[in-house]
Amino acid sequence: MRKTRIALLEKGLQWETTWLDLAKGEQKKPEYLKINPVGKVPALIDDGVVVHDSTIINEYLEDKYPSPPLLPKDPAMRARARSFEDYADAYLAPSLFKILMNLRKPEAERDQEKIREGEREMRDHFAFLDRELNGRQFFAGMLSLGDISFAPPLANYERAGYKIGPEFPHLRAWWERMKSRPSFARSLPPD
Ligand SMILES: N[C@@H](CCC(=O)N[C@@H](CS)C(=O)NCC(=O)O)C(=O)O
Repeated sequence: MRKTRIALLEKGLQWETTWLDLAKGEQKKPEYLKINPVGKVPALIDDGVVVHDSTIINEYLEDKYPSPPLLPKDPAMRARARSFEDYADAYLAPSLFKILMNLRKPEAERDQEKIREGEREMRDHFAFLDRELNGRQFFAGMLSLGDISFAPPLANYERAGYKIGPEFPHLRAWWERMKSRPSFARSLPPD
């Protein structure tokens, strides 16, 4: 998943990716289920240690390779970084999914009400994130796992044709900062 590739790149780590064809169900084949019995990507194998779930992988990378840090030192700020990481997975991603799962369908089959609901939620998320960034370069003071977890869903909104409007100037500026980091372009999946 891109979130883990961004963390690996920000930490200057080298790795090799084995891409699975999810549409063909390669993640459910016995050889992969030996690595991740849940049958989901991503999974990381590091020195023989297997870790799955993108959030847990990023926490593992932070523990094993603490420099450069992707979590602040202060416990309160660490909690803040982690709470944004959770927000991206638990709240933002389901709203994005309401839009994307419909845009993938032929136009006549799309649930327009679901799309509008997803769009309303997207604006509420943007307003919240914009408020939280007011006066900050990053969500928890420094680039952290919290910022990184928003990059893939925001890139997906953008790819689907949605822009962060001028009414959210702090989020917009943050997004430009994230996109200008080399890890953003270098983490793109192959075509
Ligand atoms: N919470 C997990 C979610 C993993 C997940 O849902 N992965 C998707 C791809 S983004 C997957 O493997 N889908 C294939 C499937 O469910 O069979 C994480 O962040 O790693």
